[in-house]
Amino acid sequence: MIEVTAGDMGPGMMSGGPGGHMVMMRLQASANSVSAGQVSLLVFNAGALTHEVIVLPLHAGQGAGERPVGPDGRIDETGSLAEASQTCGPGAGEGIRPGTTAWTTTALQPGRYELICNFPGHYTAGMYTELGVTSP
Ligand SMILES: [Cu+2]
Repeated sequence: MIEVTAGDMGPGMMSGGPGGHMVMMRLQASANSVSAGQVSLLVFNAGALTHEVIVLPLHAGQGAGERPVGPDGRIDETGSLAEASQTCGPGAGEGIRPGTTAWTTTALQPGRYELICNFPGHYTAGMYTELGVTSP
């Protein structure tokens, strides 16, 4: 199991303004590598804002944080393999409220993956981290 902590500096620090590129949010995982198979993510929201965690595969040559961000401040999450976005619950929901935990379990093949938060602006603000999955 991987423990993921979502963090932010709170709405008071959100005054970057248009075009601002302040890294003020993050996802921190207890491990950056795991064996292939059933992988569980336990996500704690230590921040002041609502967050989520989505698992996306990384293509060859693609690094975490490199996905194009649309005008809505979100990335294309087509092809997501798992999502933890339900307050105190499993799977997909409306978001993980501050101070609560969400979880998800999914089967992952060996490869490189990216854990991201796709609330508007959060990816740009730094909410991504790479996860490597190794052959068992
Ligand atoms: Cu977020």
